[in-house]
Amino acid sequence: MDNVSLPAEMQEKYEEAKNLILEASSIQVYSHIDCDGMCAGAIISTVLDRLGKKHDLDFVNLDKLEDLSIDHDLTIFSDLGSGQPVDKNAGKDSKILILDHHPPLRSIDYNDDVDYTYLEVNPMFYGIDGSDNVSGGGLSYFLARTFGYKDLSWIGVLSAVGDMQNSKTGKLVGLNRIILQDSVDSGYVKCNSDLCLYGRETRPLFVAMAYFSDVNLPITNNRNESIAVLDGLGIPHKTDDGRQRTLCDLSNMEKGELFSELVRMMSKVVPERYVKYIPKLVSADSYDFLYEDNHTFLRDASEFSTAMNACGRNQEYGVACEILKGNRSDALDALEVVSKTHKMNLRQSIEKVTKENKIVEMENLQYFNGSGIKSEIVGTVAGMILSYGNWRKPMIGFTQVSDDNPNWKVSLRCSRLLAYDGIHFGNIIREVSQSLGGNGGGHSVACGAYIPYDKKDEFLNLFNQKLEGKLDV
Ligand SMILES: [Mn+2]
Repeated sequence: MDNVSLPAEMQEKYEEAKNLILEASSIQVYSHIDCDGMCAGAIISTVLDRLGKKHDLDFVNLDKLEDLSIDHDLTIFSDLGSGQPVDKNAGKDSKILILDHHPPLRSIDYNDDVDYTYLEVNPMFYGIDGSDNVSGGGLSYFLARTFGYKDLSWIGVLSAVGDMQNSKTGKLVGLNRIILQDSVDSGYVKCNSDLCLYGRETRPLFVAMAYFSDVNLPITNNRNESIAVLDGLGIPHKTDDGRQRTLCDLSNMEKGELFSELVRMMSKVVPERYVKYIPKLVSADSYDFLYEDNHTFLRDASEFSTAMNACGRNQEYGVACEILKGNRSDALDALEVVSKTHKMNLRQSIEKVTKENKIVEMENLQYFNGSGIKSEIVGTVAGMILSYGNWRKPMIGFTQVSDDNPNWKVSLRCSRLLAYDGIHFGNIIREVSQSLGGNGGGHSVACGAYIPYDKKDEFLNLFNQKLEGKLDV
């Protein structure tokens, strides 16, 4: 594939981590509540199972971290910890291991300043961008790899996709390539270049086309038009026995024709200088899990990650973990229920926003007040609402953090074209939210923040101002 390798200093830290684990008799693992965090937790838990190490695994929200007690032999934090005061309750005998890809609060030499064992593995210490080069699950996989468990690499691929690490280029890059290569070599994953339509295995093709949302097209939110486009290309949308075809049913020739048609449609509606980015929006690498059945949502990394996120957003961490660790009997039924509930919540939330005409357009952004929408899904909703608004501006959704916390959870989604243009909304949202006493961050095209409840208007005005002259479309 390509010539990427784990920096030697990082591998040394993993060797130290391995020793910490081998020496520990009781272990607590804390991991994050999203797809990436659950993948990270499942990988570490599998490693500990194989080593016969007793352990507890808990999935926690970031704001709970500083209150956690440190009372096991070894406490492992994965996909979180670098940005939080997790060692506040550490005592002299404490041993702490952090595997995180988020910006670190403490320096690489922090362990010299404390009188307990503190080992932090973070790619940012080595100039490696944690937002697209390696995920929390990926960092946990490198630990598994240190023990020789390369068969867990597929979970590292899933976590990277779940963390949207491929969102900018449509490919996995950096350390993620090592993980991908391991998963291909071990026969677990096949990487294909494919059309960038969500739902390759399970969604009828014309439905997938109608959800295409980087740019508003005649097919956007219009299933009839999508069928008409397929008819025009002579691509049957049903199989001979009457089943709706999905993207994975198409021949390469059919995919080629659909690719050209999508590029042609988009070229007609985007400004000239964006035309060169269009092929990247229409095609991207996809990842098949080869031992999963065809036409199931576990077969495609992107669909699998959606199911994991559905678990995370409905506090069904145990279900996700069982699935990841290979229990496909009971957990699969539970997952089915969680996914259905999740889809229904999304549909109801989207209807609420679109039917009540809640999208408000400002000069450089558009937003909706999503009060009542669960804060865990407001980002997903913002992404889906984008197709009902103006793709040339970012879509920002607001909702209350929770029933007993009236502050705002803010989520932003935008067309990838804006990121190709050099705008990094994750950095902008961090700056703006921090200046208002909140906090935030994330990717260039998908990010979020928490802000005080009386700062919503100020946030919008400041954000709008920051974008002045940047959205030249
Ligand atoms: Mn992560």
